Amino acid sequence: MTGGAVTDRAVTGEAGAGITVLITDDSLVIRAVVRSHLELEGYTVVEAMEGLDALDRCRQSPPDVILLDIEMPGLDGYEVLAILKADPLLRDLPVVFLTTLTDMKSVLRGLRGGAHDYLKKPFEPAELVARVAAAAHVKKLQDQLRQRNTELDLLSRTDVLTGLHNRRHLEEELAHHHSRAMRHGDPLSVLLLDIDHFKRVNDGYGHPAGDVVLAVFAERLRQELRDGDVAGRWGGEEFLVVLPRTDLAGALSVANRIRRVVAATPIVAAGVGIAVTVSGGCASGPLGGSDQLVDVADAQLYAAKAAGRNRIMA
Ligand code: GH3
Ligand code: MG
Ligand code: MG
Ligand code: MG
Ligand code: MG
Repeated sequence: MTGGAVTDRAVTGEAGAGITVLITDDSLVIRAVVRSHLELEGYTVVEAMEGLDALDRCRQSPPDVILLDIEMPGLDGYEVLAILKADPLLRDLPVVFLTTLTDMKSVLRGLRGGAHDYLKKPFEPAELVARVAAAAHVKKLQDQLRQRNTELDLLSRTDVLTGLHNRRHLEEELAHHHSRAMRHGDPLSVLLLDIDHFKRVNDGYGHPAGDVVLAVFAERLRQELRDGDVAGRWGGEEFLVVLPRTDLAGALSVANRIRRVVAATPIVAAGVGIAVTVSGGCASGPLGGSDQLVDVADAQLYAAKAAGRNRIMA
């Protein structure tokens, strides 16, 4: 095949699409040359002529890759790198040094300081582009990993059927609000709700209909709560609500509102309207510990069931 360079040029212009490179160098000529090579590959290039300016730009709108000179007036490149590495929001940005300091001591100082790569001036344009691409690739993988972790984190805290918090997360939230309440001397209430005769729903309409009832119940519950309230699925058809800064009277009124809303409108599942009621137990504290609060609510729930269901006890 002939005309390799032409072929290369034909496939360029795409590699850098959507990738922003910050070139930090006190030399206008270097900035201009680097810019032209990278723009040819489709990169978006922003420039800083000194370290503080580069840091400002990173904080305002982080680039994907930072090309960094070492010898500059003001902060030198090593100092800029150290500041980036000390900032939790910026420490993962890949830094590629681009410098006339070619001795091994300088190279090692840069790499040991956390630089992704180290390029010496004068540079070969194709090599510069390839190393920037490699740095951008690492950045992309890091972003994907972070995104995935965020999703996993959310999943690990969420009950799949209802979208409410799961038990593990509820326990964490409860412990958190309990210690807060103790510290501030605020009241804290919990509400344990259990759907009445839920087994009959499953038996009468099928398990999938039971699942729909749980999901709709959860939605109604969510709508009756305030922003700071924490609701989750405690077990099968049992739900726990944590009500920060709420005393027993407040908790009872929330609980009865939920109870009435649930009883007022049958839940449509499997093509029929299913009458659903809920019983609840309330407890207020903070008592000795968050477990104790739940135990009291559970005992009250038991009492509400024994007293005939569709009621709240405290
Ligand atoms: P009570 O009024 O005393 O609470 O009676 P109940 O029938 O609601 O209580 P019981 O504990 O006897 O039955 C709860 C049922 O909830 C049994 C269980 O199979 C069902 N269940 C638990 N988790 C799920 C779920 O995720 N989906 C469905 N469809 N059913 C569930
Ligand atoms: Mg310089
Ligand atoms: Mg039940
Ligand atoms: Mg139950
Ligand atoms: Mg129980």
